[in-house]
Amino acid sequence: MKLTGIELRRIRMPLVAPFRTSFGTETERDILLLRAVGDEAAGWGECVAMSDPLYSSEYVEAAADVLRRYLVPALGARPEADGTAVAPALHRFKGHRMAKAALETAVLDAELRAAGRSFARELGAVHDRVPCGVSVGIMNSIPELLESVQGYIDEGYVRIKLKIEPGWDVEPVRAVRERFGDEVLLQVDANTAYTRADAAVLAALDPFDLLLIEQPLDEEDILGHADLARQVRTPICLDESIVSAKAAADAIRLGACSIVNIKPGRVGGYLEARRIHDVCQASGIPVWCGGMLETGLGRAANVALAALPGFTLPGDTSASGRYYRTDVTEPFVLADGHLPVPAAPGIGIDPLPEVLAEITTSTEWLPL
Ligand code: NPQ
Ligand code: MG
Repeated sequence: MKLTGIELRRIRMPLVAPFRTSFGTETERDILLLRAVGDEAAGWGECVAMSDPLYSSEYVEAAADVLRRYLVPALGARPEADGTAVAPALHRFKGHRMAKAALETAVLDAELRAAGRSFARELGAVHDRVPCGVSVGIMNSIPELLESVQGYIDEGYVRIKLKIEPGWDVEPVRAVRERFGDEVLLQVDANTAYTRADAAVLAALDPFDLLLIEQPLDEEDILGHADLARQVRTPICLDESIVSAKAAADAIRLGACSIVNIKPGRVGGYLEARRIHDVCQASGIPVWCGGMLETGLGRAANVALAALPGFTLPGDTSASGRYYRTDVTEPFVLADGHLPVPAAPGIGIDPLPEVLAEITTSTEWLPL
């Protein structure tokens, strides 16, 4: 199947509640969707870049710009819809992994839909549903946090992740442990908010039996994480630092992490995400699927990835309702703490046309 063009579409999605992390507070998302159009089928790719470069250096306007200026033209004229050919075609352009991931995903989805094969089967999924965790933002008070966590536990989430930062770490963790008990699977995510001088504060989390501490230090500070891992008992998990399978292999060999968060957008796509899964599995390192507040389109592909055998910890693959009152697809709904892995061709789900039209702020057609 030949590709005839790529559509860039921007959508605006209000969040059900503000989401505060150590890098800022989000109240709505401005999301870039890609549609790879071929002569037999079309596919979707959701770009996970935020509006501002706060989680990583990427941001949505830059992703749209690099796609239009460099990445889409690099596919060539009327290229074959071949997902495996996308990363090699884009390789000479540095960085911009979230933009590259969205393009590769759209092409893969188109290819798989035309071939009648599902994303899950293609990636090597071994489960038809995946257990789900939830990421809980920084709150204004401990009572507010406890009420929020209670709600998620009532919904059935099997793992709670608390966002932390200096001044909001030991006390919220202690309060959640005291209120909900030792059985709750609990972990924390600092999004790089600490420094090498903060080892004592992070070690003060040791008594609370957390599954992991996610990305306490700077993205580039692999050595700092390796040193920190020797000073705390809680396993260190890397997120922002793991930008490729090579970065994962290096971090593991240096002892910088004993668990890895895999986000396809951060690493340039689902095919590189699968290579990270394979590297970690070969090293006995558990992995879990991260989340970037995806719509149902990105969520569907994430759930397929999370069904691979090495994903032995619950992911941030929350239900649609965690972030959005109205999702762009039929909503993903939690059942017994799990989400179903889509089995239909490609990512296995489509946008609802009326919703998509309603939330679209612009479209742009890039012919091939
Ligand atoms: C993380 N995600 O694991 C990220 C951080 C994050 C679910 O905690 C808009 C877009 C807002 C992406 C806020 C979760 C975001 C975002 C937080 C990603 O580090
Ligand atoms: Mg994280």
